[in-house]
Amino acid sequence: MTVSTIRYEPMAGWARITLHRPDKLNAFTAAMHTELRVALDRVVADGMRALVLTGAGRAFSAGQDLADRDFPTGEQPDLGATLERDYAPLVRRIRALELPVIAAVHGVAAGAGANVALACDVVIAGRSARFVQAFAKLGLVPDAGGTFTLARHLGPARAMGLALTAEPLTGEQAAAWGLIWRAVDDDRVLAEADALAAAFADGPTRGFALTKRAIQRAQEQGFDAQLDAERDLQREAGRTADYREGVRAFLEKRAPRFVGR
Ligand code: LHQ
Repeated sequence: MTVSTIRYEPMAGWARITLHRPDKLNAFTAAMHTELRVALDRVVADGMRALVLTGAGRAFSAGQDLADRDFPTGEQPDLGATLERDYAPLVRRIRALELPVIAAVHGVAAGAGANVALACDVVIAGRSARFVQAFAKLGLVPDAGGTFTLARHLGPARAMGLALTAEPLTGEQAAAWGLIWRAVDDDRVLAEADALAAAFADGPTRGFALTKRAIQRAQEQGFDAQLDAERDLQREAGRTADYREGVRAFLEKRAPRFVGR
């Protein structure tokens, strides 16, 4: 599928979606959101078992395109409506997708661009990539799930510092702080993300989806409720073909051949 603001590339069992407005550092427009929704539908329809989200050119994304003709302007713009229409559904969708979603972040990830990346399950960034909570420079509140992700992953002190100062956080520092999975050499970001997606595509996809749900729930509920969730999710995982195959492969001393069910 070739569309104007994103690229969708089907690979062997996994897909890559590239935000593709390199001359505008892949800033999000309403049209890009529409095309992203179609691409994410396609990931599911194609039965993909992992997804890489990245940006074309020298950045991941500079966030909302402040010059987009569909961006609310005027004396009393309703930015909440933009979030409700575009960003909240996007980050909810990424979290709900029943497959691992990997963000490959190079260059700048600013504003909503940073927080869409951080909504992904696994974030791989270049050591010199920059996550910028640019909102403070505009008099805005971090959005696209950023207040949740930053506060939960980093605690209130670092979340508050990043949000109020809009200081860039490098990929190296983000990994050291536990905000992202891994920082790699700048020229290795996409190769590492692609390799991980290819490995995930051969993995126990159903088990991954249930694991994703378990880790997400742990951000929201207490220990006892989480034990109950683990029980329910493990019950489901234990009834998959991949669990049966995993045990069989172990006993037969061979690599498992997971089918994703
Ligand atoms: C851009 C943008 C951009 C348009 C670069 N828009 N054109 C708010 C409201 C409601 C709902 C949703 O969410 C949000 C949250 C947000 O995301 S608000 C936006 C947050 N992002 C920013 O404030 C970042 C603005 N951009 C920058 O500060 C710089 O561009 C950075 C520091 C990212 C990169 O700087 P440079 O490397 O010097 O590149 P540049 O500034 O020359 O940008 C290249 C081009 O991209 C340039 O266009 P031009 O036609 O002049 O070459 C920029 O105007 C354009 N661009 N970000 N967000």
